[in-house]
Amino acid sequence: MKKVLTIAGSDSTGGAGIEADLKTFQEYGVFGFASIASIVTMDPSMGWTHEVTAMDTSLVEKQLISAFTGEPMDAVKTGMLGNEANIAQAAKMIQQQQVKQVVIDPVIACKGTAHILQPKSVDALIEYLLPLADVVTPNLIEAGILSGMGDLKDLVAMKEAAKRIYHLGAKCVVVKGGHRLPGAQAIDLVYDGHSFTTLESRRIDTDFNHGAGCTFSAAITAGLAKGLPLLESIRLAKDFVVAAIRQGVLINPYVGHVWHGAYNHAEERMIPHE
Ligand code: PXL
Repeated sequence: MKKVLTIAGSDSTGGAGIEADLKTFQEYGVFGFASIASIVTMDPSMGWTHEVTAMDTSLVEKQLISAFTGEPMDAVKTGMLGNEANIAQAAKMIQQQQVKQVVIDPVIACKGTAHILQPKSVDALIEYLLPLADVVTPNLIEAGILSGMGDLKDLVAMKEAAKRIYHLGAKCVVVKGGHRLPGAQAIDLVYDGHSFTTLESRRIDTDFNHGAGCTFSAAITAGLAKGLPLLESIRLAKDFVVAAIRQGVLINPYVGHVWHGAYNHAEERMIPHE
């Protein structure tokens, strides 16, 4: 059984963060471990604004020590780490444990809110985590911030941003164009330092896509843990998340989530016999 660890934030509504990662790992048939680095809460009395509370770094460290005890992890993914100290702690542990496959989802901006990670934490992501990344998966906004290019409006700008992020130390950059790039296609761009590959799918007209970014990165991580070649794990992850978005679920009056079980029709499992 392959072992996969997520070091990320918790989203108690079950769409994004640790919850998305673990659900995705289960769908891929790998054994999911989790260390909670932050907790994201949403306030319905304030139009569903998000608040990020970072966990104590000492508690993150204790979770990581627990998770890493035993056979080595086959892959590790990071998500919303909350602050600089947690970013440094995650990086330290990943280095110490010599993890084989490292996927960094550089969560800087929470969709639909003004919450942006503090600039110091962005610097820490660049300093500590990007050099460890086998794959980094910024969305369009995050790629604009990490590359220092600001607004990325088209594929040409995405390519330049991917090159700049590659030069920060990540071995492969996947820029998620997603719904933010204008046009009929949802385009993701992969750059491995040699060539560009674009992955295109028809844009899905839906607002029920909370958790799509986390799910995509978690799926890449699980694919790599299972031994899939890099591009194949990215392509499969795209199919997995497209299915999850197509079957998105309205969770409450404010938000609709991707359905992590869509690709494998998980809703048909464990049906009681009459
Ligand atoms: O999608 C970014 C994100 C990542 N991690 C957690 C989140 C969110 C957005 O809400 O809650 C825990």
